[in-house]
Amino acid sequence: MKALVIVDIQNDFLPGGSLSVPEGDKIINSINEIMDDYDLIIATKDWHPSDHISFASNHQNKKVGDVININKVDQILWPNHCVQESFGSEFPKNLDFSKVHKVIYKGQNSNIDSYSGFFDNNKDSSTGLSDFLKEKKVEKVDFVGLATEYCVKFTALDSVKEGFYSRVITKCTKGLDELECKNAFDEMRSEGIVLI
Ligand code: VGL
Ligand code: ZN
Repeated sequence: MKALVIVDIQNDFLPGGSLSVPEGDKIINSINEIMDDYDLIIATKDWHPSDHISFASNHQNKKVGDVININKVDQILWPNHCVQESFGSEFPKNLDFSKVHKVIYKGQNSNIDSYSGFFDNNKDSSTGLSDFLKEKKVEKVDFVGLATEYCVKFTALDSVKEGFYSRVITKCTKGLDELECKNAFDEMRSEGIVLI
């Protein structure tokens, strides 16, 4: 079984959104076009409560881009984004949601961020994605979505660790920063992720 995991294609990560990825909207049509090549399609949703620890607005004297350390985990502070039930958390209208079999929610715990679609950043809790893929006898997983150097990278890295043959379809991802994306691709490649 071959699965496609679509990472965080949500309004807040698209142009006009609160944490927009440049040209993030440009990959949606290509994602729609490849969906038919897969047995199973999963979409992740960043799904934060409004008091989430990753929002700069929830910390006194801190601004977007600052890094704080919580329980030995570095946390970058972001603008408020993907608040549960908000418009920004929704899939964009032009993503072909009819072909998505399952939605995996992440980042729901106020006290810890979750870039990966598998586990939160301190690996304490699982989203259920790994068990779901194993239950469905998936061996190969391809990743697309936003943002390359955050959620796509950490999701793909965890996928390899979980034993799946993992690929990232580079033309179907976009990132926030060009140099960080290059570093992210190098890291993914060195950890055994196939970049196509
Ligand atoms: C993401 C920053 C904060 C992502 C999510 O989807 O890459 N980045 N939350
Ligand atoms: Zn987030």
